[in-house]
Amino acid sequence: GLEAWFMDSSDEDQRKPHKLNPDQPVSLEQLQKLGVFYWKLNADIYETDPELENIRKDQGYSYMDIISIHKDKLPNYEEKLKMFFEEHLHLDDEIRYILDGQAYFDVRDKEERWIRIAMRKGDLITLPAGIYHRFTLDETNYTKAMRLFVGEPVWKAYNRPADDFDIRKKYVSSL
Ligand code: KMT
Ligand code: NI
Repeated sequence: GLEAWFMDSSDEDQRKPHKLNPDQPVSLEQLQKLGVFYWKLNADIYETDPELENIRKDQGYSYMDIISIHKDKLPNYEEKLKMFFEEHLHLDDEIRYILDGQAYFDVRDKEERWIRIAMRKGDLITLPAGIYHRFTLDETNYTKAMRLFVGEPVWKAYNRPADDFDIRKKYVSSL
């Protein structure tokens, strides 16, 4: 399944893995306690995949689009990557399905430690509304992801500190 670990605190290149020494892995169960959920799918058949269809129906993911994150494909690439890596939250769940390439999602745990989640082709993840998180490409510098949303998408990100939002308080009290 998914690989995740607690991060070191070095300011080195964000695209590097930033594992602790010795490595401190994080299990799917630990992620679930933070409200992070995961499915593994066959990304080669995403256009016709009945498993994806079922998830979308069950979860109400009515909206979807596809974003390619690569310097030649994404307008304002540098600026967007900088924004994605700012610690932020959203008022809704963030749902991403990696169709190609790979990337990292970092989420804060209960004790404010950063957990790095390695997302590879076929990984679908949901980050709960109100969780502090950020996103970066890894050293391969490319991913293609499906963005899913319940209803009309709202992409607005609130950079930390955003502790006074009801959704943040609700999230914190769910832990
Ligand atoms: C976000 O809000 O963190 C993002 O949209 C990340 C980039 S989408 C793969
Ligand atoms: Ni986000």
